[in-house]
Parts: sequence; C-alpha cells; structure tokens
Amino acid sequence: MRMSRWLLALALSAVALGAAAWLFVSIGEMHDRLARHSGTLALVFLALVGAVAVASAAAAVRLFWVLGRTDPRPIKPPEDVIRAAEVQAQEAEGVITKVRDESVRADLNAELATLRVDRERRRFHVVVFGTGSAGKTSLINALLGRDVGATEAVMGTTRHGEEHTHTLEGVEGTVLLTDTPGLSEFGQGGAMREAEARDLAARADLLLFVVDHDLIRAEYEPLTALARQGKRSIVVLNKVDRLVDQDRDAILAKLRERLTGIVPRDDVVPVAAAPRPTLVRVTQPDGSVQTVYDVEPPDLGALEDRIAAILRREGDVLRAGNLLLRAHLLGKKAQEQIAQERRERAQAVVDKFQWITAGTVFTNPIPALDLLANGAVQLQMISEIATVYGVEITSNHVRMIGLQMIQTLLKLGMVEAATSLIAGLFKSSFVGYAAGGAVQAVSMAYLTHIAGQTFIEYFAHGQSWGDGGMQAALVRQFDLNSRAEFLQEFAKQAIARVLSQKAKAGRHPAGKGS
Ligand SMILES: Nc1nc2c(ncn2[C@@H]2O[C@H](COP(=O)(O)OP(=O)(O)OP(=O)(O)O)[C@@H](O)[C@H]2O)c(=O)[nH]1
Ligand SMILES: [Mg+2]
Repeated sequence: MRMSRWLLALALSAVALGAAAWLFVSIGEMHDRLARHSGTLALVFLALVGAVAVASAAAAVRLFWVLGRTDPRPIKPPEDVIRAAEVQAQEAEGVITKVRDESVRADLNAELATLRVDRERRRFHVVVFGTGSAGKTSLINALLGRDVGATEAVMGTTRHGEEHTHTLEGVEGTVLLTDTPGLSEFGQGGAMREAEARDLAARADLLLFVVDHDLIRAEYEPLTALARQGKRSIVVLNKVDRLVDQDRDAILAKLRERLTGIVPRDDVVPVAAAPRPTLVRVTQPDGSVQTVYDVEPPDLGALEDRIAAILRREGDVLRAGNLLLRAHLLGKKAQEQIAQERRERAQAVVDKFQWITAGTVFTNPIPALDLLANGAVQLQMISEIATVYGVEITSNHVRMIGLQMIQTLLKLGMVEAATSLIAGLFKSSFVGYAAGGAVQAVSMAYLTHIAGQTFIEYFAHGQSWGDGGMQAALVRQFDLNSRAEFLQEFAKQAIARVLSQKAKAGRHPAGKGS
C-alpha cells in the first residue's frame, strides 16, 4: 500500500519535472517579451511567478513529508472508555469483598491491583497464542534475545502462561510478553491448558497468533472469534526458513486471503524465530573442505516493526478498551465465585434438612401428609437458604411459599411419585431395609431434597421461579434428580445416616446406666 503510493509520487514528480522545464522556457520567453515594453512589468511578472513557485514547492514538500512519515499520529483513547474502566474496576472491587474463600479473594485482588498498575503505567500486554509447537516460546526467546522458556519439537512443552518483560525500540513503555500453552493438544490436561491460553488471549492488548503453515480449522475458529470480538491481532507465519521464497509468498497470500475482513493484510507477517541450523561445506585456507553447521540468526524484523507501529499508533486506545474489558471480566469472575460459594452453602443447608427429615420420619413414622402439613423443618430450611443468599424474608413470606410448595407437591402427585420411585429402588437394591419406616423416611428426605433444590434456584435467581412458576421449577428439579445413579446414592446415604442415628439412640440408655 505504502509502496504503491511512493511509486505514484515518483511518477508524478517526473511529469512535474518535465512540465517545469517547459514552463521555465516559456517564462523566459514571456519575460523577454514584456521587458521589450516595460522593465517594471517584467519584474512584477517575475516576482509573481517566483511566489507561485515557492508556494507550490512548499505544498510538495509537505506532501512528501506526510507520505514519508513512518507512522500516522497516535490515536487518543476516548475519555468515556477510560472513565467506564474506572467505574467497572470499582464495582469489581465491591464484589470481590463479598467473596468468602480467602485464597480466591487474594487472587482476585491481585488481578485488580495489576489492572490498576496497568492503568497508571504504560504497559502493553502482548500475548503469544497458537497451536502447539508452532514456535510461540521460540518467538519469545528470539524477541527477548535470551532463552526464557523451553522449546521442543513435541507439543505441550509450555504448560502454563508465563510473562516476560520486554522493551521495544520506538515504543514508549513496557511490553509484557506472555507465553501460552498450545491450542488443541491431545492427552491429559490439554483441554485445561487450552482454556488457560484462551483466557490469557481474551485479556491481551495485542495478540500474536503464531502459525507454521496455512490455517487449520482449530486455529481459524479461535483466531476469527477473537478478532471479531475486536481483539487486535498480528498473524505470525513462523519457520519461514523451511520454505523457499515462492512457497512462503504463496502461504502468506493464502493466509491474507482467508483472513480478509478479519485481519488486515499488513498484519500477517513472516518470521523465522529459530531457524534450523543447516549443513554447509566450507573450503579451508589449506584447500580442504569441511562440513559445518551454519546457524542463522532469527529473522523478526517485519514483526518487530509491525508491533512497534501498532503500539505507537493504537497502543493507548487498545490499552483503554482492554482495561474496561478486563475490569468487566474480573467483576464477572468474582460474581461467579460468589454464586458458587452460595450454592455450596445452600446445598449444605438442604443436605442438613433432608437428613434431619430422614431421621425424624424413621424414628417416628408419621404419615407423609402430616409431616408436610406441619412443615416446620421445611420452613426453617427456606429461612436458612434465604440467609445464604442475603435475602431478608419475613416469617409470613416463608410460611406462604412453604405452604405453596406443599400444595404444589400434592397437586403434582409428587409425594406418590417419590414414594413409588423409592419403594421400587428398595425392592431391587436394598431388600433388607425395606421394612419399618425406611422407605417412608427416604421418600420424605428425597422430597425435601427436591424442594430444597427448587428453593435454591428461586433465591439464586433473585426470588423468581422462572418460566412456568413454582410448578415448572419443581418438575425441572424432579427430572434432574431422578436419575437411577443419583437415587441409588441418595438412598445409600440416607440408610447409613438413619442407621447410625438409630445406633446412637440405642447406645444412650446403656451409657447412662453404667
Ligand atoms: N525451522 C524452524 N524451526 C523452528 C522455528 N521456530 C521454532 N522452531 C522449532 O519448532 C519446535 C517447537 O517450538 P516451540 O517454541 O517449543 O513451540 P511452542 O509453540 O512454544 O510449543 P508448545 O509450548 O508445545 O505449545 C521446536 O523444535 C523449535 O526448534 C523456526 O523459525 N524455524
Ligand atoms: Mg511453548
């Protein structure tokens, strides 16, 4: 693009030079003719021509200067993006304080601190990303000029993201180069490493997507997804030392064509991060011929220029936009952690009450309907789940939704359904325990479990039952919790609990007596 503009400027200069010569001769003739009439007129004419010439020359110089400047002016980031990033970071900070797990909270706070340092200092996060063995670590080693990471022919050499500080000529500020594990690795942990790599890529200010051939599907999909989300990316065709010029150009052309509209042509660049040594024959001064390994230095010129040009021009915009995105992602991560912690605590509440129910029914077998109608256990469970979700709920409200739940369970025939499901299970798997109140105890515990799960969903979704109201929510939970393996495990645990309670109850009087 720039090349063609230069050629055009040169062609125009040649035309202009010809025209100038012709003009010069004409001006001379005109001057002589005027001088014959009046010397003053001739002088005025010359002065006018001189002024026009100076103005044209100034315009031409300016044009060349604009064309010749290596970079257009840097783009300033919009103020509102910077402010929005600040607001998001503050919101994230508020959410993080509610995280209970100390080590997770410390990690989130560390991420927030990094975010704030990145805002104060000019630091660019450049993440090197791509399939296994494309040469990501080799590229980082070459950029840094020293070996910071192991490189191997096999995939899966880099196991975790690693950050290295780098300075780049012509770029004001620090570049933080992040190495990532490869995409689409097979075997254990490959998928987890890929998830980590994608996570790091999502947070990059600038992405270096390394490939060592034309794009495969496993590369095209993440690259285009990231680029479409607005992630600034340079596609690096590595290992070009292995290719003859013609093949290198063909692959570059193909990459550019496939990425039309996704990655600009100038941002697809060839490099050789770690050229393979070649055997060459050298003639010694004594005339003998020796074969030695010739080690070529890395060839990164095009890439370094491109990174510098992008960071100089768009660096601040990229940084601002990305600070906003990272603050948003951080807030979301903290929210997810809180949701998970609450779910775990709420789950523990439900577990506690389902086993209390099992124990109560087992020791004094009362009809299911009586237990439901009494409902004290269920009401207590609702209050405790509400507390986990930080919801203030009146005892009247608790009673109301508790009653509504019992009515819906009855209306849907879930008491019978649960009892027959459990009875069937006892007949087939727990024959010895079928006597006494075991079936009823387990059935009631199971119903408490279903009701508890439904209440967890209700509070987790801001006190909403979702589409179809409480009835649909209950049916969903019944479906989710009626798998044979789950029921089997549930019944096994329930039996163990009631038996141990019974054993304890049996031991007590004896203990007192002795
Ligand atoms: N011929 C040639 N080989 C290269 C070049 N760059 C890297 N390699 C080789 O490619 C292999 C993989 O390089 P790595 O840098 O480990 O690749 P990686 O992408 O970090 O791999 P993982 O960490 O496993 O994802 C090594 O054997 C390197 O020597 C290059 O420019 N030319
Ligand atoms: Mg690596």
